[in-house]
Amino acid sequence: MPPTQQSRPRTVPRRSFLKWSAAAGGGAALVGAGASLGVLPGVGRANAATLTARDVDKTVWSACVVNCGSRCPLRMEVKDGQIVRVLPDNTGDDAIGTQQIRACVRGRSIRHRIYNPDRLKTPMRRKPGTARGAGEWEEISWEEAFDEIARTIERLITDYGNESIYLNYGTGTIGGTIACSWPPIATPFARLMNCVGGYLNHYGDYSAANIEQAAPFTFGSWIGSNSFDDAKHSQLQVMFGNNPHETRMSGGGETFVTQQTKKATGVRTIVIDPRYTETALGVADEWVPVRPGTDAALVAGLAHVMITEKLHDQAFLDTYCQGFDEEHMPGGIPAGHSYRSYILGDGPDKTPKTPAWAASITGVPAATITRLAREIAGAKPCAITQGWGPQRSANGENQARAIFTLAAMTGNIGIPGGGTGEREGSYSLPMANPWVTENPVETSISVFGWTDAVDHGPEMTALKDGVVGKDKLDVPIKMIWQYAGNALVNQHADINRTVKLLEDDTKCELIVVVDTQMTVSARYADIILPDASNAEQLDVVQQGSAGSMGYTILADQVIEPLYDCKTTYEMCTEIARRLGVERQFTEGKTQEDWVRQVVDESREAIPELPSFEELREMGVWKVKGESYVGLQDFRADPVANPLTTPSGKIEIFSTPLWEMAKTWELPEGDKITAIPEHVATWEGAEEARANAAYPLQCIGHHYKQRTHSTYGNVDWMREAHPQVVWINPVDAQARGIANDDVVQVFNDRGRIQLPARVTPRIAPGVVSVPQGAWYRPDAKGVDVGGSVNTLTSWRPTAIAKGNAQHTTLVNIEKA
Ligand SMILES: Nc1nc2c(c(=O)[nH]1)N[C@H]1C(S)=C(S)[C@@H](COP(=O)(O)OP(=O)(O)OC[C@H]3O[C@@H](n4cnc5c(=O)[nH]c(N)nc54)[C@H](O)[C@@H]3O)O[C@H]1N2
Ligand SMILES: Nc1nc2c(c(=O)[nH]1)N[C@H]1C(S)=C(S)[C@@H](COP(=O)(O)OP(=O)(O)OC[C@H]3O[C@@H](n4cnc5c(=O)[nH]c(N)nc54)[C@H](O)[C@@H]3O)O[C@H]1N2
Ligand code: SF4
Ligand SMILES: [Mo]
Repeated sequence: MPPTQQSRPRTVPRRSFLKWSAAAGGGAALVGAGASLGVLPGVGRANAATLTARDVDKTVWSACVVNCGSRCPLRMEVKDGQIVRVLPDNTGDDAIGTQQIRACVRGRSIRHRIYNPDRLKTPMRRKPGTARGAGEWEEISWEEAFDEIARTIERLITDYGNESIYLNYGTGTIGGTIACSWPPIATPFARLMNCVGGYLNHYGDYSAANIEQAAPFTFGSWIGSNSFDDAKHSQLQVMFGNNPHETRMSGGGETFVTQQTKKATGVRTIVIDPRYTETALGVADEWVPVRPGTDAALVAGLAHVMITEKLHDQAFLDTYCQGFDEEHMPGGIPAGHSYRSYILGDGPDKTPKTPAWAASITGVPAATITRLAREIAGAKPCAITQGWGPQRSANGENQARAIFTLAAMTGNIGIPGGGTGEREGSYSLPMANPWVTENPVETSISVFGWTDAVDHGPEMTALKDGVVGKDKLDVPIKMIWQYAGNALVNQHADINRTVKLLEDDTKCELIVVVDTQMTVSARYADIILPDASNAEQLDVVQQGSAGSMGYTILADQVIEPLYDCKTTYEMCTEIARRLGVERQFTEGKTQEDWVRQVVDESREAIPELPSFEELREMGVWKVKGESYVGLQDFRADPVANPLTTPSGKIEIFSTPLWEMAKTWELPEGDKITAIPEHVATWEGAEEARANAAYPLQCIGHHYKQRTHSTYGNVDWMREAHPQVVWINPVDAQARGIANDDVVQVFNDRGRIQLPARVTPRIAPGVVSVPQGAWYRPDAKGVDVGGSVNTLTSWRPTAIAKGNAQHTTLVNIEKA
């Protein structure tokens, strides 16, 4: 049995603190959202009735491979060459570790995505002489498309070098192996570019950029918290901004695992979130509404109670941690900089972080903070986890580190029933990936920094912008590959500003979008390449979060590529031929050869894994793995198993951060702190209460209608889960807004229009616009699609230079 893996980052963050300390001195008219559906094969009552008799030619195993954290097998029934019905997994049972991987409502509606009227049918080029984004297209042949792309790549490499070519973030097919869209290095386009000298890389991701960079400062690397099934050993489970019932919706994943664990053990569960989430609804005993971006202040308030009442685990802190108190600080640091000093008011700010202090920032009553502190400290053990909501904010790195510190103060790290304070870990199979090659270019930018690199690349430096691998960028981005991603426009921040940047084609000279749908990003392409969907090709699927279960899916080709679509393997092969590197790209193999090789090589690490032929027959293969307990070895013997932090311990005080605070060039208002202090940031909770124009904090939770923007143009999903802005009755009444009223949410960056959901399920002073809706500006520039990124900011976080898309101030009015 392969060893239990930590969950998450499929790539280790490119930039470890070690590297850091060295650097530091050491449409077509608007389509999509409003489009009406054409006729789908097999849709309609008569057909449904007929089909109950299974009047189909064959049933083929496929999968849903989008980036929702899960990956679900799907059985697709085919009649006359068309998919007429989609069925979920029918293997396994209802026990944790062997559970059925039941697809959520999105996967079950995948047919409406495959046969969507927005489906791209043929290669297209922006009409010569028209502005980028104007939506005027001409159909071109594949030959023309390949020729033009290859010629431009050659020219840009000659004129600017390989660092001018960027693979933008895109996670639409993240579950694939050959047709995989992220991380960039695992994609066919990286493999192609690596044959001709490489491309500008990015580190981090829009998911967890800030916590991924924060975790190494505390733990040396990403560890992951205990898997959710391990909460059977807990007395209490505390989830900070973690909503698995909506963000891990597969029946194979965390929704099922948390529900079953709760059912079997009744483990008391507290959800700390600005919203009363689906998870709160499903498993919580208590909901603690908190203002966005204030978890570090809440943790400080909890710590004050624990320290003054001596409820914290001093023995654990003495043995395993650096920087909790003045007795355990690294050399050369002046007095008063420990976490304890910060909490008690003995540090530079001379402010005790009392429950009353924390209450004024977080909105959580002081009495609640005191009660929670006693309960969390008294529960032995206690499972503390965080989702990625808290870290997707301007002070996200400190938010994340504060929650790790709470896990440390209560001595819960490294034991069954406890946890590290990170996101839950999950077992996963160590599948091989012989398809991946190396990028000769070592320069890399933060995933969120590409708009700056298009605009003023050569001004970006290591100490100011987090450029890695070089002191500064030499060239701007001149070409963007956007494969299975909508981060070119819709999923990046400040859409109106992004669009303006992209409209200037003297900056980025070539944008190629490879998608299956006419998306918001595709509108800003120069060349659009219509991809075959994953139902139209063979691939092997890497598993998603599933608690203690491991699995893999052999997703077969169900139907022929629709229209004039091609697979990315074919596209890259053709472009490689024109660049003189076809042999290097394909190694003489077909896509099926590669898939077979992945399976064959995976059997070396996983001997029980069935053969390619067997997998093809069975579709999905599952194995019962082990529960995950993060840092168990370190807990058992911290001397024999030190962490990779400078001290080998859990660093509540981080020396690399102490150095960076002195050397990095930060804009006014940004702050790097060696201990996880609460930082009042731009557009944060404090500013909201001082800002008369924009007094509401706006977050954008991940929503069940869509996976980001994917499935956002599916009729069934739009009907079942409409796009609405959540607002508390107090804030609604003050503005004369009733439930279902159409409202506008706005700030200086933009204005969106959508119906209001007036509900006490969200804290006063906070609104939430579910992220991922398709940007659709009307004639006046009002985004009637309701994309939260019309409102969000390009401004990155201080350390990770990551996205802070949950930090946004707005106001609301009736439309
Ligand atoms: N304001 C705000 N913004 C956010 C977030 C937030 O919380 N708030 N979340 C961020 C996060 S965590 C993430 S991961 C990103 C996600 O951002 P993206 O990775 O851009 O995710 P999607 O919007 O789902 O875009 C995936 C694209 O892949 C396409 N696609 C699907 N299947 C196929 C296929 O078979 N072939 C091809 N070629 N294309 C396909 C879809 O049509 C879609 O256009 O968004 C980020 N943006
Ligand atoms: N249905 C669905 N599932 C998805 C996705 C999707 O788009 N749709 N996207 C997938 C992807 S790529 C990712 S990265 C994950 C994202 O997973 P997360 O990042 O965990 O999801 P979010 O909804 O952004 O945030 C989780 C919760 O944090 C809360 N929150 C926001 N700010 C704060 C804060 O400052 N403090 C606290 N305590 N809570 C806060 C939000 O209200 C939300 O309920 O989800 C994945 N799953
Ligand atoms: S969206 Fe996620 S949970 Fe839903 S079917 Fe697809 S992979 Fe499964
Ligand atoms: Mo994500």
